[in-house]
Amino acid sequence: MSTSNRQGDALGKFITFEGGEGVGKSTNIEFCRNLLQQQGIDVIVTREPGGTEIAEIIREELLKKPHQERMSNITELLLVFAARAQHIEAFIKPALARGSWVLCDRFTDSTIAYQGFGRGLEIKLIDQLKLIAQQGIEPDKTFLLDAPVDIGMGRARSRGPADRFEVEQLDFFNRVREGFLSIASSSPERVEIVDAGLVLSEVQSDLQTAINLLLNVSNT
Ligand code: Z5A
Repeated sequence: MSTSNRQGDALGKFITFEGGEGVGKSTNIEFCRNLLQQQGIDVIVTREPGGTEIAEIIREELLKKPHQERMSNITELLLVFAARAQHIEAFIKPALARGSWVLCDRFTDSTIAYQGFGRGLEIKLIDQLKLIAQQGIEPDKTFLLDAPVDIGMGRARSRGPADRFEVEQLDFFNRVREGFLSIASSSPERVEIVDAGLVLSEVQSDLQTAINLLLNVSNT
């Protein structure tokens, strides 16, 4: 069930931005925020894991490197969904109910890509947790910023020390990318692939076209 068809026109839209590290999610969310604000839309930007006080504490533990012990894959999965459940309940649902558009840096597609394709956990396990945590909330639209892994890594790594995910090997990130592309091919209406390997002006021109389309659709 998407936010737009849950309770009619009064609700905002839930838009997620997905992709590997360094592909330009944060940069382009800001770009989209400005575009939408120029149209008089009430927009809020948030991120996962995180977005609320409690979810940000969980984020710290998920990204922190190193703990004294290895975090198990199941622990990682449950923490991601614990943060998400809190984020949805305390932040996303109320914002959508007020009519705001919520732009979210990563959501459950990242869980399928990282914990499913990357760590090798079963997708049906992720689907079960999703049912519990999301309470029917699904993105209206997802922009998958896609670029070869080395391009994103090159952009991200110039920023500083690697976190617990960033220390993974190349084949992990290739599986993650494959995961995102597989989600896009199974949900072509929701997920739009944006070529994030292009120069920024071209990426943003593509996004502008997609946002205009979304605005036209939501005004009809
Ligand atoms: N994770 C998970 O495992 N499971 C889950 O369910 C969720 C998350 C939700 C947190 O990620 C980690 O959590 C993530 C997966 C895991 N780990 N990894 N890897 P995050 O979102 O906080 O961190 P990130 O993915 O590493 O994002 P990032 O490094 O902040 O990158 P970004 O937001 O996609 O990119 P950016 O900051 O906008 O751009 C990076 C640089 O590139 C910057 O200098 C830009 O100016 C530049 N840039 C951007 N676009 C371009 C173009 N087109 N050309 C040239 N330069 C560009």
